[in-house]
Amino acid sequence: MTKVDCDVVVVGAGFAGIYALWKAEQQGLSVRGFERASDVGGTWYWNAYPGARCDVASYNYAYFFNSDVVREWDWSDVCSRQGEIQQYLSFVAEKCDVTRLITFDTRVLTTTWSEEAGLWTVRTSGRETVVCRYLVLAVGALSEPKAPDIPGVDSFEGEAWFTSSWPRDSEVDLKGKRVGVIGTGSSGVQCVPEVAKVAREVVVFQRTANFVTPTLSGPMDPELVEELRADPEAVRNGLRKTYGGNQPLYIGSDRFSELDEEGREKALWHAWEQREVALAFWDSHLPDANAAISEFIRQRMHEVVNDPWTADQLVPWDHPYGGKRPCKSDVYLQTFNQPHVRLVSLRETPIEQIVSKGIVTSAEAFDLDVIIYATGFDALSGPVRALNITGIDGMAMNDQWADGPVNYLGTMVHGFPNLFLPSSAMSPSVLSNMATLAEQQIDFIFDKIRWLDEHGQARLHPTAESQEFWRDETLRYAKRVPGALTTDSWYNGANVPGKPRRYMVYRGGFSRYNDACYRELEEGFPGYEVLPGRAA
Ligand code: N01
Repeated sequence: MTKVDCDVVVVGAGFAGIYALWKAEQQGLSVRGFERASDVGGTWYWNAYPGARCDVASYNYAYFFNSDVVREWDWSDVCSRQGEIQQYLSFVAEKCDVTRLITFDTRVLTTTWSEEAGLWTVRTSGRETVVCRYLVLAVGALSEPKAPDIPGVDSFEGEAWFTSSWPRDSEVDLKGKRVGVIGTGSSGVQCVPEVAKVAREVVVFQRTANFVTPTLSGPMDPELVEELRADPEAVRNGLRKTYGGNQPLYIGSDRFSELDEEGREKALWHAWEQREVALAFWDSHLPDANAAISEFIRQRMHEVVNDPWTADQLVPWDHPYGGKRPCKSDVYLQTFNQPHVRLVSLRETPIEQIVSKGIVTSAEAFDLDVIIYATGFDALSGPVRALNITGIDGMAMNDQWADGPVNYLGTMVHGFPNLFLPSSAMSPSVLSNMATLAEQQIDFIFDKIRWLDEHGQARLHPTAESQEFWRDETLRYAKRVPGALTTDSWYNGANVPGKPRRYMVYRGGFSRYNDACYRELEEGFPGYEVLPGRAA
């Protein structure tokens, strides 16, 4: 009989991983954690580039499972910076006494299911082999950087840095240097203004313009903090009943369809001043409202940039608001008004190659001291694919996902029993509050484990039919979202050459998602195949 080393292995020590480790111990299970970084934090460990901060408000982007954590931690800003969020995660890991369970600086290389034993075998870069009953891959949605698909990347002789793995053990000194930044998603938008503060020259290479709206910032409202601290459990339950897993500080109360032109304009300006223009109307998600919001933002963006050509280029004319992940910044667009900052439109003059001295476009050669790649991630499915997972009958996850990821309720895959994938594809994931999602998914996962143990069952995995149903549901809701299927984005895999195009975010809303998960639990898992017996 195969010897079991522990009940649960948790891979990853970000929001979901830390909570999973705590939850396992609370449930009386033995557990081990593996983390490829040297510390906890996940996304908030790696993305330590200048300017990195969260654009979901910290009063919601936090744990609510532990009242002491809620009461003892003070956020310095409504939307906190990377360093503070990582410190918060360290604080929680210490408070919950889970750091001791984690083996750091260790990658999981392969994970293999044995149907005979009903167990997972995990092999690590530390040459360890660990056998467990349940495997929780809390590896995040945005943790597998996209390889830069540009010819000549290795020939550059200057410094090259990635926002997705910014060095933490040494200072990156950009003072007085000529810096090129490739990529204008959230990371590029946050990084460019900080780079411009110190660099001699900044050249931003933009392929697709993004929506950029003002960010929330400033100290936390003390009354709101008191409210959160009074009853964290109520906050937690309340968040799960919302559409996005958070409670926006402002949402327009009028419907776009019921307002006249003047009323719409007034609502847009009011929401703009509240820094929540995307929520200007109660029905902001409908196509006409979305079109008005998109146009309003385009105008606001255009008017803050002095040079007309640069302004034209920076405005996203080619997709509606929300088609790609919108960005937030109060200073990004204005940075292009500085004389040492220049925009290069790769739509007009594409990069031909990177050479030893810099970047060559179809029109010009740019000599640079530093290149910063803010080129994004193989999102959602990428981190799971990197783990070489083999399920029933030797089926490789990567084969099953050859045409794009499939799963049921965003957490389990047919043919891979007792394997759980929080934060991966087909959940509200990146279009919800990831902290709320981490708690919800880990709760649901450990509720499943408890149910199995209480019912004398050993393993479960979703049926192929449930998985197909969920894929169709995800598509059905995506079709309702303006631009979701027509815009090239990492939401649908279009950012990675050769990646199958499949919309990977469940847009039915957090509340509906939560209900669907817990309906399964209440009804004894009709969407799953449950197998008896318990591994030793
Ligand atoms: O990555 P991205 P990111 N040549 O994929 C360009 C979260 N996040 O790291 O759009 C030239 O959005 C690419 O161009 P295009 C957030 O969810 C959150 O910025 O493919 N350009 C794009 O402009 C976010 O959405 C926060 O045409 C190339 C950019 O690189 C997600 O992480 C902060 C290229 C990549 O943008 C990812 O954001 C930061 C090439 N070969 C991140 N390849 C906050 O909470 C790619 N690009 C605030």
